[in-house]
Amino acid sequence: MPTTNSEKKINNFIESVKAKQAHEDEFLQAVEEVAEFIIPFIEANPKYKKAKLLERMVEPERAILFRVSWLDDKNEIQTNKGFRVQFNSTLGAYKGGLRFHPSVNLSILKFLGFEQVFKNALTGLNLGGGKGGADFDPKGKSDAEVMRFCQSFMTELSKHIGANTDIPAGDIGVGAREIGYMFGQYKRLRNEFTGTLTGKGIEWGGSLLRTEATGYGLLYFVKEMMEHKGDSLKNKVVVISGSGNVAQYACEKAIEMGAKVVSFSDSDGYIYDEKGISIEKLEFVKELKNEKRGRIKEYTKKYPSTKFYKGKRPWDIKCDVALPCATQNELEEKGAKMLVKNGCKLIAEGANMPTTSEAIDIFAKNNILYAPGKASNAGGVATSGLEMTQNSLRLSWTKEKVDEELKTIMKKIHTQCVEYGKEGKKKEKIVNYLKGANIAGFVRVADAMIAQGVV
Ligand code: NDP
Ligand code: 2IT
Repeated sequence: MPTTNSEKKINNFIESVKAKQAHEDEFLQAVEEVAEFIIPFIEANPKYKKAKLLERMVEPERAILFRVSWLDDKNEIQTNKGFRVQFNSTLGAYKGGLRFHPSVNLSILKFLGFEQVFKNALTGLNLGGGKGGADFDPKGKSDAEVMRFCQSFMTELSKHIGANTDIPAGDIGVGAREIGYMFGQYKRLRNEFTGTLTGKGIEWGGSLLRTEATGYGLLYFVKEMMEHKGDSLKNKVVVISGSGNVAQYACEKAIEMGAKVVSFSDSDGYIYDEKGISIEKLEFVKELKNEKRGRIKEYTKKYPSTKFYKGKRPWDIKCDVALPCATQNELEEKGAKMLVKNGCKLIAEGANMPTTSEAIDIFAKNNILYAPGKASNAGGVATSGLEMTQNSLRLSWTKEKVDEELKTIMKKIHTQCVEYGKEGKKKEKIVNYLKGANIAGFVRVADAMIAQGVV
């Protein structure tokens, strides 16, 4: 039962959001996580109260649902659901990825779009927030099927996006191949070569380091967290979930920083490599996942001294740092308890909302540093922002220049989290990153919304 005035207000707010979309569990989870910190902040800062900002922010500016019909290799007609949620354009054109996964629905895309608004604000760039995708499963499809799906999807999506309107990118199930097919179709339909998608190939408008950016950015953020408490990643044991884009480049940068990465996973289970994943072994994973589109368990065939745990998540491995990089709600209460018991000291999210609220509470109670994805995985969208800048300039920056910008952005996000999230007596050392990220992101969007009037 809520007791304080703030708790009552939070409760009433959540109930009012729930009343309008009771079945959107993931979206409600994301809203609750924000409201818990923003409502007390609004109560303490009356200028935000009058403007009814949170009430406006939980409503997407626009959500588009569309049919995507396409022909499979047997010439059978297939139909999927396509979506684009244009959440908030206060700070810039809508920006956010496209997810192709059978679980995609409006609730998942609204949670991702809502999170994206705060994340994009934290980057300091002029980016609004949005997300889209389809309940299409690229697994087991031929390249030709994926191409026909992408072309059909883009035929409708192209009516709603543009370099100054809405700029999609990749996410789960959408990588270089899918962005290529969608860019080709967009260009053909609009007869224009613009930066309407990010994550493009380097030869046709992409930015160096965009592929690596989310994973690298995550490690730059972890480095800041470590240094803030007077420690470093050297010789730390790191557990990573997922084995896709974010997981692979998180692993690469962690190795480069002197850590020992011992796991990868996919929806079938996880692999444990006690000796540590080397750059050479990582190259095998990249080829396995990106070229052959294989399963992570094949790692144990190539490296027989390692083990595959079917149907399990890697949170029972003893580690210093855990980086969930697969999907939402993959780190639950049980996993959190195991991590705490085994002495894990830091969790930073590469995925979006991988930690359940019960698991977050466990980390908070045990003083474990926990960085939410909207702060720690913002390097991907930030580098998308840098790709947009390069496209507008019609120039390509060097790897070194992009890397420098990415490092600076991640450092600034960390500084904002510390500024708004410091807690306890030794204020400068104890940081509630969730609180800091939520408030810092909110303040930037809120001030701009007030300036732009009731729209
Ligand atoms: P990929 O498609 O490249 O990889 C996804 C990985 O997560 C795969 O290993 C996949 O395994 C696993 N996975 C997906 N769904 C599930 C599930 N339901 N249960 C268990 N494992 C699952 O995606 P990304 O690496 O790009 O994205 C990973 C996470 O990072 C997502 O949460 C995404 O929103 C987030 N993110 C991505 C950014 C980017 O730039 N790409 C930027 C910021 C955040 P399997 O093959 O079995 O499906
Ligand atoms: O969740 C995310 O931030 C992404 N999938 C990247 C979005 C982007 O526009 O680069």
